[in-house]
Amino acid sequence: MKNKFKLSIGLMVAALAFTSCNNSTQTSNKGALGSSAAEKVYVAPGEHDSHYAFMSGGYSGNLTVYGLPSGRMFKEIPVFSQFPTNGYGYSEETKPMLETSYGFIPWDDSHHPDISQTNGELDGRWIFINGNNTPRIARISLKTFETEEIIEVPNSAGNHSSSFITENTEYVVAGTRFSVPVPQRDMSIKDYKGNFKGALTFISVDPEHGHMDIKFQILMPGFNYDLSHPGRGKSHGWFFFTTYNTEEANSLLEVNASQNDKDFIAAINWKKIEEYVNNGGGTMMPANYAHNLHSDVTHTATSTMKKEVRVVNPAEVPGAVYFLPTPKSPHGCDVDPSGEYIVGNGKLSANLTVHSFTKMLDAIEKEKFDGEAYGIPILNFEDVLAGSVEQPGLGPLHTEFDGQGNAYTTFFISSEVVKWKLGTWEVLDRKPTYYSVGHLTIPGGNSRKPFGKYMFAMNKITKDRYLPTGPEMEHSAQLYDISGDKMELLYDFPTHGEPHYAAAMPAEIIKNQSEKFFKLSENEHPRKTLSDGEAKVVRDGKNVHVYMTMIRSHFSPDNIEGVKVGDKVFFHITNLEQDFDVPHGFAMIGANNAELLIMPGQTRTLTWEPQQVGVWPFYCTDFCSALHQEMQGYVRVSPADSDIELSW
Ligand code: K7E
Ligand code: RUQ
Ligand code: CUA
Repeated sequence: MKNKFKLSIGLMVAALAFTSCNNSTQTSNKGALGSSAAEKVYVAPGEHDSHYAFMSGGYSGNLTVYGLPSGRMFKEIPVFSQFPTNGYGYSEETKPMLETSYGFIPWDDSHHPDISQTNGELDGRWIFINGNNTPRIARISLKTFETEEIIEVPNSAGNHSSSFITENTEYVVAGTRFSVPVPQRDMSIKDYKGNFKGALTFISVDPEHGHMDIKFQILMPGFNYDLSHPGRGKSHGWFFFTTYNTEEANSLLEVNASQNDKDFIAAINWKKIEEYVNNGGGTMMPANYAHNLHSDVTHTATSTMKKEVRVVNPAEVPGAVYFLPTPKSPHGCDVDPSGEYIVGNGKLSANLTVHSFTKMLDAIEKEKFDGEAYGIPILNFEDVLAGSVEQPGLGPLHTEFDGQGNAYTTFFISSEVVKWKLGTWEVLDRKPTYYSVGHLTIPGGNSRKPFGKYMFAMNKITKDRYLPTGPEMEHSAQLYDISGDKMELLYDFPTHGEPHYAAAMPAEIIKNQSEKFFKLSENEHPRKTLSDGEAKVVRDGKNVHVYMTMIRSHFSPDNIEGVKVGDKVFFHITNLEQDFDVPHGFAMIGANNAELLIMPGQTRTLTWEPQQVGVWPFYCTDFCSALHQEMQGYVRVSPADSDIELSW
């Protein structure tokens, strides 16, 4: 076994290194599909798609919403970015969402969306997504499709093995890619080994409102924790993480030359640790991290800085943490719908290794260990091996399941999706992807109840698939019909940013809960204005508060005088409409970089610090009625020493 792994490594390292310019192994199929493919993706005008797909935006920091099978993009939901399209991250109400212990950070790298679950099935209440760079987890409402909450993850760096949900959404789990000194301190990088720690973070989710709270962090040895998935069904209560750099080298150049032939899957019995913590176990340690919450009543976000976090050392809870050896440099860590099979995707391995949960429990019970690392028992590779798919492709990354006993694995280097059978490990089908696929998604494909029917691959390289758009191309997704024995490529469609993972589900689950507008009668915004008659302008020192309303097709007030250079003007604007899809926009020359797009019943605030005397116009940015172009007004700005009184 060992030799087999070693043999393959040299070859594959070479393949890995050359992959981005070596797509010549893949000849592009163009226009080769029959009319049946066209019929399968055609959604007639006015008809709805059958599925939603939520794609991570990667370095856009956002989440995009698509329809399947059409591949039409419906919406981009801003999460970790400032988003001028609707003023998210610019308006006073949403700015606190982007606060962190590092300050206001309006960008991140989002990788893995995951939909909330009940009994292991997608329930469509919320979708969670990680921010990799400044470690954060966001919760987005699937009623309003807005980001409602962001929690920062302390003691973490490169929040990559995140954000995956346990079977009843008890926890959203985050794992650190980089191990770091915990707590952070000035020390030599050479002293990495044995001194850095990898935090795995269990964030509890309140079942009623979804509010997140860090319940505990497990301080693991200083490996890299790459990806993770919860156990489900029989393995509910466990969580699995792939690790790499188990050598704890401070430069991965050495590791790529490969010392160990195996890394580990860390198996965490979180129920055991939860019980320990519920009984007062663990240690509170100082840590600064932001918790940002958007109220759907006041439509206003607040940011709170937390000061401590509960940490647990695995040695404190014997029997809670084990290591399963898995082929070198695994990436994905995927658990099948039954909870029995844990697929580790050793990127440099010739075979795809599948571990058995039952065998793992058995070996643990018999205490059959093959040494330990930092007091954590290491199981024997053969003892926990369920089977392996022989030579399925090159560079395996991620696996999803169709609920019919089949698994689908992406291969980055050989640029294909391979369908194989759980239990017999035989390869059933393979289809090329254009080009170099990362993740793939089957609706519900990482839950206990996959919906099958469709699979889409998210490809890292686009090249000639679309009309050229200069050196920078959008990434590309490809939709396959997986209802038959063989996968059938149906369609290509571009994606935004770099979608790593995506979550998808039948539209029925959520389409009827989608909010149509906000009720004015429920608006508790402290600066709301509920009728034109209540509109006013109030001076408070150098701050001028404009309480404004908007309704087809005018602003109240629309002409304001008495503002002075050096003032800071707050436009608190309430959209009085009470109907579906009647937003109004607000744009003011030179105001805080963005406009506002205000939904019916909502109040939003934009600030403006006029620099020059003059008469400055504002207008509605959203074509809202035949008189949209008449929806406008002026602010007169006088010199700082002027004695003109406010009037409107
Ligand atoms: Cu494979 Cu961040 Cu999920 Cu991208 S990771 S592909
Ligand atoms: S106007 S409908 Cu600026 Cu031609 Cu938009
Ligand atoms: Cu309101 Cu255009």
